[in-house]
Amino acid sequence: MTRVLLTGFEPFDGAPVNPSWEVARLVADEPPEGLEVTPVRLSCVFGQAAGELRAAVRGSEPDVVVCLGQATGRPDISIERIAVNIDDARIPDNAGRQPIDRPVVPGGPAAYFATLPVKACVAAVREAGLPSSLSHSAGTFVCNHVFYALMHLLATERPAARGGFVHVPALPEQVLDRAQPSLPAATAAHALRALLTASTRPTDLRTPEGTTH
Ligand code: PCA
Repeated sequence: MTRVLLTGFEPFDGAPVNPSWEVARLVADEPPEGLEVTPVRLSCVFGQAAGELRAAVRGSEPDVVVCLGQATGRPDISIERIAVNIDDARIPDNAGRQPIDRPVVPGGPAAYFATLPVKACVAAVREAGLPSSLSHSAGTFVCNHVFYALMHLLATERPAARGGFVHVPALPEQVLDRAQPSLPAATAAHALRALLTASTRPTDLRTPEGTTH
């Protein structure tokens, strides 16, 4: 059995729900074959979320860690490739904190790459019948903060474990009158099951998923 830690976030920015947590719960309730999935809900608070994640990783000793977050406006399952060492919040977090231009880890490397086979994950979601792309920025809010904290933790404490971050679109009920893309939680959970299965592949694919801008 491969042990997977799958995190989602509490709602933020005044929303009543966060699809990332809804999806994590659904996947943990019906995990893909061969995987044992532990769901953890993180606070949307700088510092606190990273502490909760560290405690969960140390407590469950996972082989794979995938953190999920909501990306309103994104149309697909977007798999993040790179976490940067910067907190630069456009809006306050759930504790009213709004760090500007501060490192996630003082003295840490500028960036970490996800250690999931990210292109194989993109391909797996597409094979499951859902749109997916590789993303080269997780932003500079709490999602990137958690992603960077995860990769720093794995690099320093659990180098054999794989980790990465996936942004999911808004739920339909969050954008009823906003002309924005959305995906139901059950559909995103179906995509995530395929992604998690691919995350255990020994090597990544070498497909062109780069961007020109
Ligand atoms: N999305 C935010 C933080 C929590 C979430 O679900 C982000 O993309 O940073």
